[in-house]
Amino acid sequence: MNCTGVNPRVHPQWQPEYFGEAVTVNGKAWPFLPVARRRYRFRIINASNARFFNLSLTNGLPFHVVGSDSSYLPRPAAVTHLLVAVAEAFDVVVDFSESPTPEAEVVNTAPYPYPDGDAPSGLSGKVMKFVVAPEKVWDDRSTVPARLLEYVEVAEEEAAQRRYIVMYEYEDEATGSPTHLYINGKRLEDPATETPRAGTTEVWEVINLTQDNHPLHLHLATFQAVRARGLVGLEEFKRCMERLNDATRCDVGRHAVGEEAAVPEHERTWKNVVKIAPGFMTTVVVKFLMVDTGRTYPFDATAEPGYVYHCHILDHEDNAMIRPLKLIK
Ligand SMILES: [Cu+2]
Repeated sequence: MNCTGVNPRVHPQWQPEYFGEAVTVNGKAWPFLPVARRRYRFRIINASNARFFNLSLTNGLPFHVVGSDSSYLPRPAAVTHLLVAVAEAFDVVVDFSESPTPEAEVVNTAPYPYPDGDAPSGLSGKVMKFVVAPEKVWDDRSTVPARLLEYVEVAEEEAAQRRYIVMYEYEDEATGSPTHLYINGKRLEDPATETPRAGTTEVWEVINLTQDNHPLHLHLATFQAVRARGLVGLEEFKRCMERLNDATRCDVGRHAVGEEAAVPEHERTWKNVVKIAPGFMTTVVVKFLMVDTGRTYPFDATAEPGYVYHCHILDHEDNAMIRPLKLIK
């Protein structure tokens, strides 16, 4: 990459998002995979820099989602479209015995940047292809269990802390292009303000004042979105937040009363990455403990140097949508 950044006075190369032209799967551009008429389990992770994928199969077969990130779902959820943010992962089963066609392309319809950017081109709209064997020769006795795994309950009401986590983007006054992004108006180098007690549950109200969806990623902890509410009077709220950087003093309770966006069934489990929609306040329950047993960590999570949390769009994380996360005893 020898191209010039959008604000060379600020940084010679940085761009708010870099989008490549070719889609690669397991290191190959637009590959194909021959499949038999049986079930296959695929583990899908979006390893792109900044691109979201909204995946579907051109023969209409659903993805039976059985897990996401580090956890199973309580029960499988069938979807025809799977929106995968940067670093987000889904564990899916596809049953090719039901394929009505000899071929099925995996296509992508997610605008870039997500959600209000350009539609994908002929190149970035195609991901890969399955070539389905014509005859059913495989005796497929596999099943997708109706019930999978249960973890500790969300238990929002047990939260020891409620925090506001605010996402800002800053622009060059002359050119209008983005110069950097901060969480809570703070640099990575500023002292930790998120200091949860190991073994506890917290509620993070994540407020996105930018134009883009940001895939929030916490190191160590697992978390899930329980609801997202549109911010009413967004411009007024933004102006106040730019001045005071304080959600309580800017009367967030009066603004976070817009339409509620439901969290899809296949994202209702303990995750490492949660999509934070622009113009919404997303309520996220965070567990600083082992979600399979409910116990605290089997090691000293308060040891130096601690952890971080950040947006997983790499260009955002690098400039500098990232903050320390320091657990205490
Ligand atoms: Cu971001």
